[in-house]
Order: sequence, then C-alpha cells, then structure tokens
Amino acid sequence: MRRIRANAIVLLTVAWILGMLYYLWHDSRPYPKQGSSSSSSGRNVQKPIRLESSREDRTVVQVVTKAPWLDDHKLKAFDEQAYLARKQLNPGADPYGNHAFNQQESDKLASDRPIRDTRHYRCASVQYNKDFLSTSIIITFHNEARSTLLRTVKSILNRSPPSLVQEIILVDDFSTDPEDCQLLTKIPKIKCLRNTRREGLIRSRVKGADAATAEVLTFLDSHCEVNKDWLQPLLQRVHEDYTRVVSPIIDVISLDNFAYLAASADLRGGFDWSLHFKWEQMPIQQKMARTDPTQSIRTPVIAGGIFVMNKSWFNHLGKYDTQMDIWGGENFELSFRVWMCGGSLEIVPCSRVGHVFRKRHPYDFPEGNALTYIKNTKRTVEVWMDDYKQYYYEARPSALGKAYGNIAERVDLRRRLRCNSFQWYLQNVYPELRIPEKEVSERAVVRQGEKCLEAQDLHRVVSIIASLRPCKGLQSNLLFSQEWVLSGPLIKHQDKCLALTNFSLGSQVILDLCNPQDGRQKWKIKGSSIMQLVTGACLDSQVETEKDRVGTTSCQPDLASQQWELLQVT
Ligand SMILES: *[C@@H]1O[C@H](CO)[C@@H](O)[C@H](O)[C@H]1NC(C)=O
Ligand SMILES: *[C@@H]1O[C@H](CO)[C@@H](O)[C@H](O)[C@H]1NC(C)=O
Ligand SMILES: [Mn+2]
Repeated sequence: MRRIRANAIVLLTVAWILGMLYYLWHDSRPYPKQGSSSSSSGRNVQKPIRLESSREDRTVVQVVTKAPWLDDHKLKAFDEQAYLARKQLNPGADPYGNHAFNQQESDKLASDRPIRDTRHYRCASVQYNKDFLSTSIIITFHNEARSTLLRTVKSILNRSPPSLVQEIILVDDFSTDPEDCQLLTKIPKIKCLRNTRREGLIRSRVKGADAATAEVLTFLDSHCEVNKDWLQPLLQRVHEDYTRVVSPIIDVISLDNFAYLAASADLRGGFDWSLHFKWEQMPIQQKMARTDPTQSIRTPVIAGGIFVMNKSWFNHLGKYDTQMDIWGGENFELSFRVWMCGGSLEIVPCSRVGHVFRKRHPYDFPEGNALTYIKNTKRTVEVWMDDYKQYYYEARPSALGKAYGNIAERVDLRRRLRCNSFQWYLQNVYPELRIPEKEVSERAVVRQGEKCLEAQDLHRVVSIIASLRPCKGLQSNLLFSQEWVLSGPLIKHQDKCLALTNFSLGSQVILDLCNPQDGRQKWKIKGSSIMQLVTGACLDSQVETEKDRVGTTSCQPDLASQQWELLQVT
C-alpha cells in the first residue's frame, strides 16, 4: 500500500516536471537566441536588460494585412522582385560583409512579413485623436541593404493610417548606387533626395527636414520595422504640446536572424560623463508613481535614431549642429538643447519600432570613428555643458586638445534662445547623474624626526616597500620618492597606496596598487597618529624587525614611534 502511494507520488512529480519543461520549451520557442542576440551599435549599447523577459501581458502574433490603398494601381509600377534581385548577395560572400548584419537573412524575409505586436495589451484600447495633421517621415541612409530599406518603407505604409503619412523622404547620402533610392519613388508617397557627396546623418537629416511639407517631422533609421499603431501615440503627444520631442520604445531586430524581439518597457536614455549613451532603468520613484503602463516616460536623452518633432519647433531650436560629421553625439546635442531651451523629451511606450542594432559601423568615417565621435561630442560639451565640461574631459582625456571647429554660431544660438544652464538640466532633468567627487588631496611629506616615509623600488611590480629614510626636503621636484598624496582614506604615491599586508596586529606596511575598495589601504590622520581604519592600529616605526621598515601596532598616541608630522610640499 505504502509502496503504491510512493510510486504514485514519484509518477506525479515526474509528470509535473515534464509538463513544466514542455511549457518552458514551448514558451521560449518563438524567441530564438534572446540573450545572445543582444548587440550594440556604439551608442545604443544593448545589455540583456534591454529585452523584455516576462511575456505574459502581451498579445500574440500579429498578422498584418496590407492596407487596401496599397493595392492601388500606382504600386504596380514598382517591381519589387526586380528591385531586390539586382542586389542579391553573391554566393559564398560574407553575409555580414556589407552591412554588419546578416543580409542573407534579411533577403529571405518578405518585405511585409508579420511581426509580433509587442505593446502592453492596454495600449490597444487607448483612444487617439482622429484629426491629427500628417507627418513627413525622413529616412537617411548610406548603402543600406535593399531588402532592409524596402521593409522599413513598407512597414510604414502598411502599419500607419494613410492620412497621417504625408510623404516618406529618403535622403540618400551618396550611396554607391543611386537606384537604391530612385527606384523606390515608384511607390506612392516616396520621395528621394540624393547628396552629391557624403554628408553624414546630421546634414542629411537637415536636408530632409527642409524639404518636408508636413508640420511634424518623423525621423527614422533605414533598418527598422514599425509596429502596429506606432504613429498615433507619438503624434498625439506632439499634437498636445508642440515642445515635446517623442520617441517610441525601440525593439530589437536581431542582426543575426532578424527575429523581432520586444524591448523592456521601463527603460529611459541616460549617459555617463564620457557622453556614452546607455539605456537605464527609470528611477525608482518614477517607477512607483507610474500607475498606467501607457503613460509616457520622461527621458534625459534620446537614443537619437527615431523621434517625432514639430517642424517649426525643430527650426526654432536650431535644427541640428550641421558642423557635426557623419554620426554620433548629435543625440546629446539635440537632447540638451530641447530640455534646456524649453522643451521636453519622452518615450511613448505604446509606440514600438524595431531597429537592427549593430556591433560596428558598416561604413567608413573620413577621419576615423573615434575622432569623429570626439569632435561631435566636444562641440556638444563646449556649447552646452558650461563648467561641467571638466568632468567630460576627466572621463575622456583623449578629447583634450582635439580640434572641434568653430562653435560661435551655436553659442550664439544658445544665447538667443535664452536657454537654461547645464546645472538647471542636472537638477531638474537628470539628478541621477552623479557628479564626480572633487578629490580633496594634499601633497605632503610624512616625517618622523630626521626621517621621512619613502617609497622604494618603485620600478618593481610587486611588494614595493615603504621605509624610513633621511628627509630630502620639501621641494616637490627634489623629493619624488618622499612625496605622498593624501586622498580621502588613501595615502598615495603615484598609483601605489600605503597598505597593510594583512589584518593581523603588527602587520607590515607596504605599497600596493591603489584600490579605494580595499580595506587594507584605508587610513585616517588623527592628531599626530596615522590610524588604520579597519584594524584601528597605528602606523609605527618600531614594529618591524627589519631596520627602517614601518608597521602597525596598537595605538599609543604618546609613543614617539607613532608620532608623524605631515608637511606640505611646495
Ligand atoms: C507646431 O508648432 C507651432 C508653433 O511653433 C504651432 O503653431 C503648430 O500648430 C504646431 N503644429 C502641430 C501639428 O502641432
Ligand atoms: C601577516 O603578515 C605578516 C607580515 O607582515 C606575516 O608575518 C604574518 O604571517 C601574516 N599573517 C597571516 C595570517 O597571514
Ligand atoms: Mn541604426
């Protein structure tokens, strides 16, 4: 009897485990390689955090039917097969070679393939105005894969209410084959502008914006797929307040297999002092205050590739800094300008647009990738960051002394628009950006009688010794090995710090590579004693058996061997 019951329990357990396994397998099947497909495109660094992990609250596969007006006789003028066939990948060619994504996979997929509706289910019931003004969609590109470019364009035509799309302006930034762009103008609403030399993203966008006939501009990348009802929520926000500059949630299209993956819905744009863009969790208070998942998310910066902005507001705020080259940094310049000059930036979670994030740029920068990024960010920093620019130069010392052209016009723009200070921006928009602590450091000689603490064998990698030697004086250039920098709890000599060998009483004192996290390196000056913060013992010249070495022992402030004088170095 007991045996039977035990068997039954084992059987039930096994059945439950198999059931769970099937459930997990089944659930993960439609999203291949979720973790491994995360990638970056320099500024849009993709951490696994970017991808949505819980899928319960979402609707399932969306089957997109063509908008009836697309079957219009005009579309027949465009021969899709011929357009794509002429740019097939040569057999045996590296599918990543030309575009830094897998072109073969892109070519395989239909130009109007269905994708998942990745919005929160509550987005489907939000009501939008019916009487928006239409928008001009501006897509700049340089040698984009035809299948990818076409899918971008067709997703717009298929998934936007026709009355809202005034035109799609393709700005061909001097691609090798002018027909990549020209042939697409057979599709209704598509216009094509071509640069006669390589101008880069920034000047190309301004060219597109100047040509736009609608009151609202929508900037998009050339390797995107817009999702269901992506446009209405964006236009609604700009319609309510023209000073808003709004972005969708940018879903991830895998660069390897073009799977469409949902991005997490509670991220915003942030950065560090080197002006490196990153996605970050919105602050906890903001998260707690959100009761409605369809509400917009205020963001300190936008990723830059995809946003909607009122055209007269765009012009009023000075478009873009057209002296910036190719790519990079322009999203900071725009973001600081919008916030500081009276506008706001937000991410609208009910709008979803997929984007292929790449690991490298598939094209060349005339002056090199790093130099262009430095030039563009330097222009931003010099015009917009006031005295806070020092933190940028501390974080990116390679930017010091690099050329960045003339900024007089942009400085003048900032003055004309009477924009707020960068301090205002930090206080009101991005208080979470930590301002690096000013290092209060003093340079000093540590003296006991006629002897001074000295760093020896500086050129040895291991166990540099702290010893006592006859004092050499107080002039900085003279002493060198007797000069110490008191920096918070650290007592530094160049990149080495005074440290215990271990935490036992009587431990020898040596020099180790500085590490503020290392408890062995923390000291406190207490009167004329130098106390080890963790052990509470004091620096003592008589502990060690070896002559002239120092160690630590229980503090006795009136012991001569524990009394130290700190003399300022001149
Ligand atoms: C764009 O902004 C201007 C003011 O700069 C405003 O008059 C116009 O109505 C706005 N257009 C839209 C579509 O919001
Ligand atoms: C601590 O370091 C001293 C030398 O400073 C050494 O003699 C002693 O054995 C070490 N103790 C431990 C527990 O490692
Ligand atoms: Mn892109």
